[in-house]
Parts: sequence; C-alpha cells; structure tokens
Amino acid sequence: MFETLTDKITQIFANITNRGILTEKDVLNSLREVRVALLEADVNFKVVKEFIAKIQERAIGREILETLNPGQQVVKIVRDEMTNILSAGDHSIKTQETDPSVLMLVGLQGTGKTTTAAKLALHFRGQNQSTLLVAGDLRRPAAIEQLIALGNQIDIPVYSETAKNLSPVDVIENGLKKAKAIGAKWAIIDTAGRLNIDDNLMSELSEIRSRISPIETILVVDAMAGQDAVNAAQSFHEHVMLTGLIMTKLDGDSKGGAALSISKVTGVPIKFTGIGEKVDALEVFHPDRMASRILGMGDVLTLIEKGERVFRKDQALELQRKIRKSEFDLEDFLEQMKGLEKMGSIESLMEMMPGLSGIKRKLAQESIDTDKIKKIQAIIQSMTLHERRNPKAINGSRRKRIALGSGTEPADVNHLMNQFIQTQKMMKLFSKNKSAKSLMRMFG
Ligand SMILES: Nc1nc2c(ncn2[C@@H]2O[C@H](COP(=O)(O)OP(=O)(O)O)[C@@H](O)[C@H]2O)c(=O)[nH]1
Ligand SMILES: [Mg+2]
Repeated sequence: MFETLTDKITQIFANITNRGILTEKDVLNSLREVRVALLEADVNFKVVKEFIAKIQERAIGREILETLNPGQQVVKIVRDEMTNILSAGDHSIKTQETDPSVLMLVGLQGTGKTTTAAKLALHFRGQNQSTLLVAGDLRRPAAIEQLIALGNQIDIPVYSETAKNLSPVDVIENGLKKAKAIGAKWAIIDTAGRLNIDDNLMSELSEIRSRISPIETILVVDAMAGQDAVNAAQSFHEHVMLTGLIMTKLDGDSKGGAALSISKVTGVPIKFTGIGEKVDALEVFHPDRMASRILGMGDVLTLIEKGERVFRKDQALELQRKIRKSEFDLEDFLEQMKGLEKMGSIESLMEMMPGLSGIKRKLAQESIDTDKIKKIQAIIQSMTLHERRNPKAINGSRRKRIALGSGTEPADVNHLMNQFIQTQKMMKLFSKNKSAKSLMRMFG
C-alpha cells in the first residue's frame, strides 16, 4: 500500500534530515515536493493544500530551524499533521448495552462488504466475542451462499432466509431475534449494494437503519476507487448517517489517496482496513500508525501485536537471544516460516518494519506460499540435528542425501540454504537495530 508515495517521501526526508543546517528555502522546497507526491497519489487537493499550509506554518520559523536537528523536527511535524488528517473523532467500535450489538455494513457492489462481514466476525472472536452473521443482501441468491460459505470456513453461524415475499428488513429483524436467542454479542448485517449510488438503494438502507437502529453503520469502500470512494462516502453519509468506514483493498497497488482524504473530507473515522482477500486480512485502524507507515517509518506496534498473536512470549524471547548471539539455525528458521505464514504475507510484514518498505519489492517475488513451506519443511526434516544446528556443514554429498530424503532436487536444498543465509543476514541487521535506533532518535 502507498508504495510510490512512501518511496518519494522517504527520499524527500532523507534529503532534509541529512543536513545540519536547514534554510527556509530548503523547507519550502521539500514541502513542494511532498505536495506533488501527495497529489500524484490522488489525495484530494483541498486536503493537500490545508496539510501543506499547516506544516509550513509550524516548520518555518526560528524555533524549528535553529534547533539541533531541524530536518528531524520537520519530519516530526509532517508526521503529526499526517496523523491529523487521518484522524476523525473516535476510531473505536461501540457496543450496545444489551446484546446483540448491531453492526450494519453498507456500500456499493464489490467493495468487500460480504468478505468484511466474515473478517469482522473473526476479529471479534479473537476478543472472545461471538457473532451471528445476517444475510441481508437478497438481491442476488449468490450473496447469501457466499456469506454461508465464509461462515462455514471460519465456523461462525449465518442467519439467512430465502422465501420470495420477504423484504431485507424482515429478514434482518428475524436475524436480530435469532442473535438474541443464541446470546450472540454481535449481529453483523451484510446488505445489498448497487453499481452506482441510487435513490432506491439509499431508501432501502435508511429504512433498514431506522427499523433496527444499529450502533455502528459502517461504509465499506474500495481504496482502488480513488476519489470515487470519497464521493461515495459523502453521499452515503448524507443519506444514512455513517458511524465509520472500512477501507478495503489497501493491499492492491492503489495510490492510497482515498484513504488519506476520506476522513478529512467526510468527517467519518476509518475503523478498519482490509489488506487482502483472506478472512484474517483485516487490521484495526490507528491514524498515528498509518501515518508512520505512509511516511516510511514502519509500524512496529502492529507488527508486535501480530507477532504476539502467533508466537508465544517465551518463544519470542528465546528467538531474540539466539539472534543476538547469532545462534539462529535451520530449526528456528522452520519455526519462523510457519509463524510468519500465520502472520500474513512477508510483503505486508516488511511494510511495517522501519526503513524496509523499499526492500519489500525485491522480496515480494520470493513470496512464500504453502507449497514452498511444505517443501522447506521436508528438506529441513531430512537433515540430521547436527546439520540443522550447523548449516555450514552441509556440503555437496550431504546436499544430495538431503534432496533424496526429502524428494527434492539438490538445487532446492541449495536454494533453501541461500534463503537461510539471507535471513540470517537480515536478522543480524535487525539485531543491531539500526533502523529502530534511528527512529527513536528521530522522535527524541
Ligand atoms: N485484495 C483484496 N480483495 C478484497 C478485499 N476485500 C474484499 N476483496 C475482494 O473483493 C471482491 C468483492 O468482495 P465482496 O465481499 O463479495 O464484495 P461485496 O459485493 O461488497 O459484498 C471479492 O473478490 C473479495 O475477495 C481486500 O481487502 N483486499
Ligand atoms: Mg456482498
């Protein structure tokens, strides 16, 4: 996400933070470059104008330019203001006093409502909260089947009715009764979309809304739609009073401008982001963390949270120790591969590491799929313990034996060894923690 924008901004920041002295003209030049980068990323021009004006107001003047690290001060201001435009009131999810809390998803066709309904149910389960999914999209029979299939996949119950004479509101009201009966904490309502905004859709949605009074009415918008997403959000908000937004498909090669403008333009907070087709590809939205990520400073907090979900704490500590002492071996490598697979794509992880979003693209081609993991597992399991602990001992004849034992080719074993050496190098880099340290320095 935001690849091009992040690359450009990282470059601009490098130019100003590498200098001891910064003149007013330097700052203005850099801000002009930031402005162009934002406009090229499709950020709403009014938002850009206000953003730049605010930074300029704060960055120009003695207090900043005469400090020890003027460049870093400017970067900090940019980060503050970026956080500011991504913020809109309360980004948390509200619950009702009595169960179920009703969360209604609305949006145009294909933005990701049905998928997001399942993602949310999975997210809530992670917090020990139960969900009933309610199939309120009666326009296409396939929509009901899709929700049922997703529900089955993650073992979440789905309420649906297909009788001809029922209206969506009837089905949804029955669904809410069912949610109450089974004691679900959440009822998540999937609704029908349209290709474009029309009165029909809006009156259907506002009728549902007034009959069931959801605590959260959330618009699902597709980041790839760019400014159209922002316009759609404005119309939906006028007709059905939104309480939040979920921006999907941020994993795509969208320019990201929509995500940057949408809250500022509509005043509606983003609550989650969708970062992939899989049911676990949902992230809680934090304006400050997102700002850091866009500005190429990584998002260490989200990374840690993801890790905590997958790796146990004692495992993590043991791993840290090994990395520090360069004892990281092929057995650990195997464990990490399995864990990483659970955390998400390597690509999305790299994005969250400070200073690494640039290297990301090179590694993207090496994306790790399940088959590869199985192969790697087979290869490592064909090694003796001695070999796993001392990968350097693996010579030509051992390689042949390992390949034979794992049903692979010596070239596969070679490839794995290279990958492992690469990982070891990267780990060493992290353990020295240059990027993390410079980040700390940057923010005092
Ligand atoms: N890459 C990506 N695809 C998504 C995301 N969310 C949904 N999709 C895909 O977008 C398409 C439409 O999703 P769907 O939930 O059926 O949209 P709906 O018509 O609004 O219910 C499907 O192919 C989904 O897999 C996301 O965050 N990233
Ligand atoms: Mg749908």
